[in-house]
Amino acid sequence: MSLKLYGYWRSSASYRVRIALNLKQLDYEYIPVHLVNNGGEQKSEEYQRLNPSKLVPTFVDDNADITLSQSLAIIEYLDEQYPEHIQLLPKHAQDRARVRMLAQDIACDIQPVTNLRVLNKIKLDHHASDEQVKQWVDYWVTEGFKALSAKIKTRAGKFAYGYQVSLADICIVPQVYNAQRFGVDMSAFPMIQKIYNNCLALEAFQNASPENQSDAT
Ligand SMILES: N[C@@H](CCC(=O)N[C@@H](CS)C(=O)NCC(=O)O)C(=O)O
Repeated sequence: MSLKLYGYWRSSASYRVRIALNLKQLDYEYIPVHLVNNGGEQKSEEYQRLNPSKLVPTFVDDNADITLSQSLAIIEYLDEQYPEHIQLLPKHAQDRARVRMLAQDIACDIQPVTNLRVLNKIKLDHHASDEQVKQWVDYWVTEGFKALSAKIKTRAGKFAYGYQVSLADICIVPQVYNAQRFGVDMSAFPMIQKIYNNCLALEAFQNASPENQSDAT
């Protein structure tokens, strides 16, 4: 198959790309990279040749001879290279910028500080307990969701930006999944929860969910 996605079932960044591929109705080969087993397969020499960042996802498009990391770059590439079916970013510059802003609120300001390697580092270097790690995640997700809720208030419809699924929803759904996993109280964020529920009514989102991946345990 010409499209390949190296990912991990619970990785929110991999989850984003799976949603985008499904919305675009693109067939792809899913290659699991276990983030915990064997000391973390993302750190293997073989995987580092593909992605020196030691993170998933990595996406390969053999048709275009391109290997990409960074989920947002991958998704924007898919949107431009495969314009059929659905556009994940709006047509007009102002709308597009706002959707990117919402997506980056999650992908740049929430997810990186709650990533596995950050949590491992605070455990190792600062002896944080499991409870303290949970509090850390709760703090950053709550801060981020407060900001996001304020920003989506005026323009959210069925989805984060009006009535069309966009890159913003693609980032919101995996982040909510992750928040639930860490026990974040979502009752404070009804609009985000509603968007999550509306997205999960769509097959593209359901099929991308962690539990539906071949490497889910
Ligand atoms: N900015 C990157 C983030 C990638 C990332 O943080 N991936 C996580 C899983 S969601 C990972 O591979 N973590 C492995 C580790 O922390 O060792 C993207 O959007 O693709």
